[in-house]
Amino acid sequence: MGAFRFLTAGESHGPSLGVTIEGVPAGLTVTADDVAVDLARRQRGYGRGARQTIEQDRAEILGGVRHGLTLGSPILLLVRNRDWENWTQVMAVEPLDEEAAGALFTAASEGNKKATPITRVRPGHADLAGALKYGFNDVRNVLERASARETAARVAAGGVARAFLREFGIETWSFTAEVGGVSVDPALCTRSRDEADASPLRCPDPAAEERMIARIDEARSAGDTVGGVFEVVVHGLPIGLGSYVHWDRRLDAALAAAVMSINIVKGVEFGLGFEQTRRFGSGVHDVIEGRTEEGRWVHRSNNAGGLTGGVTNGEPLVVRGAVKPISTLARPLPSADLVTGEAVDKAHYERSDISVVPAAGVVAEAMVMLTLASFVLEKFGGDTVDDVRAGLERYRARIAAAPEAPVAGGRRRDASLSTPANAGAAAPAPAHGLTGTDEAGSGGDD
Ligand code: EPS
Repeated sequence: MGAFRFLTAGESHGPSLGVTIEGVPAGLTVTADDVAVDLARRQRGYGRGARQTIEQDRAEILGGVRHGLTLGSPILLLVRNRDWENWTQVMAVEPLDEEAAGALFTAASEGNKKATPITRVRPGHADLAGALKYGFNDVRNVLERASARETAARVAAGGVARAFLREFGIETWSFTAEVGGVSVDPALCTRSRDEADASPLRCPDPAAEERMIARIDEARSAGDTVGGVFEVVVHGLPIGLGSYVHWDRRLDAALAAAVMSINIVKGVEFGLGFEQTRRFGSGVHDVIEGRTEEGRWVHRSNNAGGLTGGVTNGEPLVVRGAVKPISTLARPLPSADLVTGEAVDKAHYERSDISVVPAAGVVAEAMVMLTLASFVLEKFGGDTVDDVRAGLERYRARIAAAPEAPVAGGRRRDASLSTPANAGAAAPAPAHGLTGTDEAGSGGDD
């Protein structure tokens, strides 16, 4: 990933999660308290399981920051797993000595679930493909890393991206738009952003939220799980982030990949998304009303979700993600055994969440912010935050000003050439080969 890169490490029940973020300019204020805000938001949400009562995520900053300011060097963040205390043998990093291995063997023979190797793969999880791919006979080696616990590290990195983007007035948030087929009604979204953030499902529509909660309760009592849709909204982006000139410079493509990479996400759409396919063009495309005196371009609607041609267009960015129901079911589905290859009545179950749409929204905010930070840095460059600010301000001033009126042929000519006095003079041969105004003015090839 581009200029603002990050890599996470760590297993769900291992000692900790870690993330290294590279490319953060010097001079950015970053504190553990700032990063903690999003980590806490990710842990909340009606439908979360017992694990969240164990964890109280907080990132320690172990490198790249001095006296609260970034140094331009890689930033290293560590989020310790509190649950590790309960897994020190099963998830030991160092080889087990004879005694410890024997103790685990005995515990497993006595039916201790944690100690028992896992072979009954879960439908919908990375278990089967992951175990075959990496040559494991204990699926724990897969599920520990495929776990959504890893997203805590992404959210910690996202906290740094949030601090960076905030320097330039770029603000990101998200809300729960749908759970189990119950959607918010935009006309009934009466809660402010803070009120929505404080609500059980981080939902702006209180009536829809009640029905969403009922769906989660329904899933819980059936031993089942339920998915939904989150929406991420970003304000304050300059026009022109991303590019239409190459597939890998399109911001929509990068954002879709980033959001799609979240463990539970199965689809991504921008603005009206798939709904565009059901309407005529006149009911989809955002009429451009013009430039204000302050140099701001105004669209009549934002069906495109703030991106046209893979480039930001000055409207808020609107990204929605489809969250599948979690694949670990309290009433497990039938499956098969990795070793015997035979069908089994029930897949593996330890403990799980019922629904995580609000948490997935916070993770998506992080992925969106990390992607935007990368595009901002690529476009405006700079080793310090002030360098980036100067580049961005110069650019904002340029696009706020009216461009010079274009001239056919690309060059200003002596105005007298087209005056009536010269009407009889031979016209210079047009370089483009067009002869009439009809063709010259026939518009683009949209
Ligand atoms: C997860 C299973 C559960 C979730 C976990 C993701 O963990 P555990 O097996 O410890 O109960 O709680 O998510 C988190 C721990 C988290 O912080 O989001 C899974 O299998 O993906």
